[in-house]
Amino acid sequence: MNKSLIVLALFFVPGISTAAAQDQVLIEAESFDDHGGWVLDTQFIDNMGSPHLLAHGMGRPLKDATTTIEFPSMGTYRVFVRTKDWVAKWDAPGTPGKFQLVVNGKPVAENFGTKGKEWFWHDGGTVDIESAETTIALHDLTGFDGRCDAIFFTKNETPPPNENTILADWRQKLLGLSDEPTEKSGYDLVVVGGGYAGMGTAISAARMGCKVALIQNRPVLGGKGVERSPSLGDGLDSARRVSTDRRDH
Ligand SMILES: [Ca+2]
Repeated sequence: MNKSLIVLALFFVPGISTAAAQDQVLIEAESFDDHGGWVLDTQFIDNMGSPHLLAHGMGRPLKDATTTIEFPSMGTYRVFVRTKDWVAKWDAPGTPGKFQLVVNGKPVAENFGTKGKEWFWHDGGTVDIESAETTIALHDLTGFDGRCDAIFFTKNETPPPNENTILADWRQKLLGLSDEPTEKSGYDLVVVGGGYAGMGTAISAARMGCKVALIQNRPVLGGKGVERSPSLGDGLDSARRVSTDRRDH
């Protein structure tokens, strides 16, 4: 039997890297070909709508995240980057999460992670696209938790929707994702629930050689261990909350 453990999450995670409609291209940061030194963060899908890439370098700028995309047509595009200035909510000085968007080796004039107390589509101005195949990079400038959700190129001046209830449908449409669930099969064991018991069961079975699917309805594993309720997981819960508060997505 195949030794593997697959976690199936019931929340929306785009599986297609790039969606091209007429004169517009949406790229989810998490679907870049190479994340470089950036890390995938899925903890905050519930409140910001999607996974994002995080430049957690402890003060040292990280290696670029890079990808290659196909544009539907040449010409001048306006680019929007969904990001935020993560210290703005405290009116703190400086912009520690600053990064650049590099298109075909050339940074766009605007720096990102420099505005906005909440996630929003930061207008990066215009870029000229002269070849269908184009390389895109996220260039970290600080190593202090810059974050990027998605990048949108459009020949229209209108920014994408930002409200989660609208944005989810908009993402799904542009990414070409179906409303119908994807069927999976061929597992020796299916575990429903990613709490301590579910994780232990799934890991043990996988170690014994089963092909296991672990189904979880939340962006993080841990069950009561990551909830604010009295349980054996309170210690882990506290640690997670401290970690979350310090990072403040
Ligand atoms: Ca995203």
